[in-house]
Amino acid sequence: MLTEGVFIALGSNVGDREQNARHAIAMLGDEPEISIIQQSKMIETQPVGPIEQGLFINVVIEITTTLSPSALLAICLVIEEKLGRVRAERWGPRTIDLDIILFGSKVLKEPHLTIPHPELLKRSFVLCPLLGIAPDVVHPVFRQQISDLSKDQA
Ligand code: A4P
Ligand code: MG
Repeated sequence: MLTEGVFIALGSNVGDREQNARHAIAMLGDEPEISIIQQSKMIETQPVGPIEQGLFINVVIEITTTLSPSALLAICLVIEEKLGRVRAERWGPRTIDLDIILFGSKVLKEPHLTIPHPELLKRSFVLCPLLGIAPDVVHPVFRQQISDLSKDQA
């Protein structure tokens, strides 16, 4: 089944950060069951979280896909690995991190996959690029547009 309104957030703070993001997006686009619909601007952001680390490049893309959420996650993990990500510490520096933030109207709470991404509304490095490309997308838990929900965060 084709699912629309699927959004992936990418973050990189190691190496050539823009190139890492571009590569990951190209690799997603090369997948036969994924079509890239749009891409936000790439933004440079201060690291969020308990670890001292370099600035990030963050970007959000919209795709359509015939994959299931778990099959999409598996592809994201393979791309992270191909681009040389080493999982040293949670939250730590990464060549590329791919998070599925929304998957149409799906709500999932599985051991390895939570959708919508639980931190989505708290993280301006995801929210700002998402607002730039899809302000009217509806959050399936809160049933409100992202643009309205983001006002509550301000
Ligand atoms: N997982 C569960 N739900 C999802 C989902 N919706 N999308 C699981 C993707 N993965 C999901 O992730 C651990 C596991 O989460 C995955 O194997 C998958 O089964 P990980 O990428 O190995 O670990 P992580 O990224 O170190 O942990 P986490 O909690 O995902 O960290 P975050 O939340 O990604 O935070 N500051 C700025 N400015 N920009 C950033 O991009 N990123 C982080 C990392 C911290 N600070 C940042 C940024
Ligand atoms: Mg992650």
